[in-house]
Parts: sequence; C-alpha cells; structure tokens
Amino acid sequence: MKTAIVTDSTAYLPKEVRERLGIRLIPLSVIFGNETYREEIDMTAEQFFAKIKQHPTLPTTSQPSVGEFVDLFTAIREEGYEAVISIHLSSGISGTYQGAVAAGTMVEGLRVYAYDSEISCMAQGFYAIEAAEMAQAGKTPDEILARLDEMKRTLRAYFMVDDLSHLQRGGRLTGAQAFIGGLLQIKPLLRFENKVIVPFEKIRTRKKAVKRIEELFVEDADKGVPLKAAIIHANQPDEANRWRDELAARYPHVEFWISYFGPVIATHVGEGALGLTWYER
Ligand code: MYR
Repeated sequence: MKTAIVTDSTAYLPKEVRERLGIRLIPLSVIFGNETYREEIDMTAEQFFAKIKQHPTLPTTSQPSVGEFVDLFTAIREEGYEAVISIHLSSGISGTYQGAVAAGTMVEGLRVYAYDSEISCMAQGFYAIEAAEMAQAGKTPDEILARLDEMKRTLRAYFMVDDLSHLQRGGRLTGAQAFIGGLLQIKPLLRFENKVIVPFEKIRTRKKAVKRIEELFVEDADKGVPLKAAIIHANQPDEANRWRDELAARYPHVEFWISYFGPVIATHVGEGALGLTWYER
C-alpha cells in the first residue's frame, strides 16, 4: 500500500530531511495582532525571535483548519496514495491532531491514520522520520504504527524554560498550581505526562537543570543501547552546540541532532528554553 507521511510544523524537521524522505508539512501559525504567519513557510525561527523583541503584544498561536487538512489529504490521494499517517503534536496541548482525525472522515478513497505523538518538536520529528523511512521501504501502515508505539515506550523528553509565565499564560502547564508562586522564581524541569506538560522536578538554577537532564539521559545512555537524541533550544545555538559536543564526546553510540523551538512552540515556552529528547534506535 502506497503510504504518505504528514507531520505538522512543530516537528521542526529540516527542509532537506523532509524533502529527502517525502514528508509533507502542515503548518501551525503565530498571530501578531492582525498578522498571521504560517511557521516554517512565512516565518522562520530567526525572524520570530527578532520580531518578538520589537512587538509590544505577545503573539498567540493557532492550529491548521480542518479544511487545510482536507486539501492536503485530497492532494495526497490525487497523487495515487492509498493511505496517510499524519503525525501531530500532543493532543493535550493543541487541537491539531483532532483536526487531522476530523478531516480523515471527510476524504474518501484514502485511509487516514492520525497519530498523536503525545509530545512535540524534534521528538515528534523522530516519529515522522522513522515512519517515512519505513513507508519508503514499503512497510504497511500497521507495521509503521506498531513501530511508532514501540518508540513511544523508550522516548524521553525533558525541558526547562527561562520564564514560566508564557506556558501559564497560554494555559499549557498542568499540575503546577500548588507551587506556582515559587515556580516563577525557579527553573523546574518539565516533561509530558499523559499528553500534557507537567513539572517533573523543582530546580533552582539553569546550570543545575541542565545537569539533572544530563543525569536522566545518562541512565539510558549508560545501558549502551544505540540511541538517537536531540538537543532543542529556543535561540540558544551556542549553548546547544556546546552541550552536544560534550555529550557526543562521551557517548559515541548516540546519534545527536540539534533542533529548535520554532515560532509556535517558542510562543509558549519563551526564548531561552532548552531540552533534550532521546529514544532507542
Ligand atoms: C496551538 O495553538 O494549537 C499550538 C499550541 C502549542 C502549545 C505548545 C506548548 C509547549 C510545548 C513544549 C514542547 C516541548 C517538547 C520537547
């Protein structure tokens, strides 16, 4: 069965990877006043970080419409595909996945499998890459979905933000009410649990938070199993590169990527956010 792979822009996959693997992109948008920008199409991460420095009101974000999904799925069917696996950011933080599900019921002649990555950013990108490689190798949708579920069992992601107020303002922080006052002064480690973002541990400084993420990574990296990992940063390329160089020197069996929080996710995590994700290859 000829299967296409779609993911949304919040996977922040490099264009070269998308083109090589034939991964289709559906963009989310950032909205500044009455201007809407589709990320990765109308606005890059660099342009976003430059714009938020000048813009008095903070942006908001929006998911793709069901109509955009229907148009994309219809075009895929017209290209002769029989199935599509559409991989999206966690349904606990965005309605994008639900949009794909709804559109899937409206396009005849194409089997639409919407997949909730229960995460976002390069972790979601890793799902899309595995799926696309398998689709290119002629695997069936069921085989691909089974591999994605298997990946979910070993995939980890921890991140920290410089300023928690962005996540709070956008309503994307769960379970932090009990210590929210204190949280604004510290750098809690965050992660996804049951599709939503929750504080994992309270940590006082950025340096200690990086060290703690590293400890969690090392617990898995020390098992010696080949891993694929990505450092994800919100406009902190030097810090991300330094961290990657240190980790890559110590863990040659891990394939490291550098990725970024682009406009939509950076609207919610703020500049300076930093994270690490990994899974067993
Ligand atoms: C929308 O408007 O539908 C998009 C909402 C996006 C919320 C993003 C919340 C932060 C996600 C952090 C991901 C970290 C992954 C390692």
